Amino acid sequence: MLTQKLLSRLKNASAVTALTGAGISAESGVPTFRGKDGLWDNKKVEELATPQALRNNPELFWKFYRWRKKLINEVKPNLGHYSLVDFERIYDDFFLVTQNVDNLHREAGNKNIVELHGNIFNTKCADCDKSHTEPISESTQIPICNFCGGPLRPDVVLFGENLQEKNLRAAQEAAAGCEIFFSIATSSLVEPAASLPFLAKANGSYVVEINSEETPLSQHADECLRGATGKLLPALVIIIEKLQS
Ligand code: BV8
Ligand code: ZN
Repeated sequence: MLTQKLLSRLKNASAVTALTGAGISAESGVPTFRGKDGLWDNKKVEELATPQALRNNPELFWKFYRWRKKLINEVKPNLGHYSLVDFERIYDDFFLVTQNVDNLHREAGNKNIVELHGNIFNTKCADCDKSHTEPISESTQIPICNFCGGPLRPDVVLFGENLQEKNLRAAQEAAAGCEIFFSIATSSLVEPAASLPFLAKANGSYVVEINSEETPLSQHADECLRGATGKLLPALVIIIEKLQS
């Protein structure tokens, strides 16, 4: 049940920011990072999504990313993703900050978006940083840069790497400047993304968490909507459209 406070904001807001995490893609069939079916569970991923893994064991690193790209290539956006495209249509100043690297928000149609942790389908050279648009050859175990011969890598932010300054700044500005901040389907554990809802709150935004479970953010949010994004977000769009009709 939504409070009157949230209903009036949903009706009157124009600046709305949403932060999403792996949970919004779970209903498309993309495993999340933590939790029962999580990728992280076998700890392998936490060691693999690092620059050290790329340097010390590039074969395993690429085996892992090829497996994830193949898996993501076979799935489609779900109703949760499409609901955020509706948010962008409804609110004049809607901004989507995603931690996900699976490209599903872009595929669903969001334009006002920043991919804080990059996009698994973009590739760059680990040595000269040149981006590569050609398809990755499946023959060689480690694809090689055709400019400097260095190893290629997905253009994602690995653990221990800094985020692109311009992306982080855009996300922080959107958090600090919005009337409603939605934190959607993220465990709120990975920094600096996990600090965004606190920045929003410090600047007077109404912080709403949408998650099937409790997270470290829950006790600080102004409102928590417990449930699956594939159901909650479409229902929220219907409520907003009724409020604004
Ligand atoms: C940085 C791209 C400065 C790669 C990702 C020690 C050494 C080095 C660094 C650190 C350190 N200690 C802390 C750090 C900082 C580190 C960090 O935060 N670590 C955490 C784990 C403690 N951060 C970094 O390293 C960042 N860089 O800080 O640079 C620096 C430099 C050097 C040293 C220190 C600092 C870089 C972070 C980016 C890492 N890259 N991905 C790839 O994907 O291959 S992060 C990865 O986790 C994904 O991007 C993912 O999106 C992200 C966050 O996870 P979630 O999205 O929240 O997913 P999760 O599975 O955890 O949760 C899913 C949620 O959905 C759950 O709450 C669940 O209940 C919910 N859910 C599930 N289904 C549904 C649902 N809700 C609703 N409906 C459903 N159907
Ligand atoms: Zn190169």
